[in-house]
Amino acid sequence: MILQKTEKFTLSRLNNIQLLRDLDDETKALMTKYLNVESEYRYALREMSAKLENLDDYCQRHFDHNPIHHMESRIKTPESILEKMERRDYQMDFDTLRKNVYDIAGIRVICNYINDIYQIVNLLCQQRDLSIQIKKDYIISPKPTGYRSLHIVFEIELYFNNEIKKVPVEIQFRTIAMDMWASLEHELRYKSNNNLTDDEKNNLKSYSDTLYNIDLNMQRIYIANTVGFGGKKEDD
Ligand code: 0O2
Repeated sequence: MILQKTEKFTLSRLNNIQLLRDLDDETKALMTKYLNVESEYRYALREMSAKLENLDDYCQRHFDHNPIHHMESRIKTPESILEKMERRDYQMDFDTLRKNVYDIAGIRVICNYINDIYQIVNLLCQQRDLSIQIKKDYIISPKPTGYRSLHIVFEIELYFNNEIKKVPVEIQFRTIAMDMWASLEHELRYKSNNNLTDDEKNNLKSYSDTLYNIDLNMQRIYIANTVGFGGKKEDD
C-alpha cells in the first residue's frame, strides 16, 4: 500500500448518539451541517487518492517505474480550520469556508525524481473531471526559507444525487529529499519557537539548495540509464 492514511476525523466521534443527544438543537444542526460539508471533502480525498494510486500502478505496468514513492493524506481538523479563518479574519460561515479555504482535503505526494512530479501533474491534467484552481511552484521558485514543493489545488467533480459538485483538494508534490528537508525544518522551527538564528536560517536554506542539486544529479543518472517514463525516449 503506497497510501499511508493519516486522516484524523476529530468530529467523527460526534456520530456517537450519546454525545449528540446532549447537544442543544442549534449546536446539533450546526454539527450535522459541518459533518455533511466535511464528508464531501473526504469523498474528494478518496477519489483523488485513487486517481494517484492508479497512475502510479499504470506507470509501473507500462514503464516499469513507480513515480510515487509514497503518499500521505489528511482532512484538516476543525481546530486548524478555525485557526486559519481567524488568522485571515474571515467571516465564520460555511460559504466563506468553501470559497476561501482550499486545503481542507490535503494530499502530500512524495516522488522519487523531480521529473516524476511534473509527469504526474501532466497525466492528471488530462483527466476531464479535474481542473487546476491554484498552482504555486515552490520548486522553480523556492520560498525564502528554502522550502521546495509544487502546490496544486485541483477541483474534482463529484457526482451526488442528480448533482455534480466541484470540491478542491490541495496536493503538495515533492521529492524524498524535499520532504526530508521540509519535515525537519518544520520540526526545528517549532522546537525553537520560531526563533532560529539568522545563521541557522541561512544554513537551512543552503542545505535545501544542496539537496536540490543532489536531486538533479540523481535524476541525471536515472535519465541516462532509463528508457521510458521520465527517461530517454526509445529513439534517443
Ligand atoms: P499544514 O499542516 O502543513 O497544512 P497558509 O496555508 O495560510 O499557511 P498559503 O499561502 O495558503 O498559506 O499556503 P502556502 O504557503 O502555499 O503553503 C502552506 C503549506 O506549505 C504549509 O502548511 C506547509 O505545509 C508548507 N510550507 C510552506 N512554507 C514552508 C516552509 O518554509 N517550511 C516548511 N517546512 N513547510 C512550509 P501549514 O499551513 O503550515 O500547515
